[in-house]
Amino acid sequence: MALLPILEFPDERLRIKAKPVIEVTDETRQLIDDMLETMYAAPGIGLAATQVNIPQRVLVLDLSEEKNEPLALINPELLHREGEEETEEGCLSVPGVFEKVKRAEKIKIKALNREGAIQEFEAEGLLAVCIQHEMDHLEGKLFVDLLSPLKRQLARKKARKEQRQRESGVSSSKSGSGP
Ligand code: K1U
Ligand code: ZN
Repeated sequence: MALLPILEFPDERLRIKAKPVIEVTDETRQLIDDMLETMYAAPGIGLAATQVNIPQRVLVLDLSEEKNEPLALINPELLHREGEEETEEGCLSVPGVFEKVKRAEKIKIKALNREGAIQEFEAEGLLAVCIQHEMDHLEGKLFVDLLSPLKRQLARKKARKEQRQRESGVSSSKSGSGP
């Protein structure tokens, strides 16, 4: 397994639309394992292949406390969406920025699993939010795109500041995107 470098906003490679996986192979499974290792190490609860500079339609998630319930979705499709809820989101590609975003409350998803079998399921709560966030990554979209222009500008400044602080070895705590 390998830790993969995570691209950070405003890197243009985060804007590439990912291509479908034609066949699920050992190479796909290796990518999934590397993405899970990278997500757990970050730490995060989701990761899209776009974020590790692999423009393929693959995402991983694990919302469990013990980090022992990994989920891989290949070529995910949104079959149904209903309701709306606002949840605070973060993103490993926009470090240090946490903002409330409105998304569908309940969704129905179809995707391939790591064996290449079709899976169809419904999701709500944080799982639904996280799947929608990761599917946006596969379209080249970031959660900051859903914010007002002012909040997006503040998020950009905050992300830059976080990057400078990490490069100079200063750590920071979770906060909103404000200065
Ligand atoms: O896509 C990503 O960058 C991962 C992102 C997923 C996400 C989180 C919250 C709402 C929507 C999508 C993260 O994992 S950010 C980090 C995070 O939320 C977290 C980290 C450690 C423990 C618990 C949560
Ligand atoms: Zn993200």
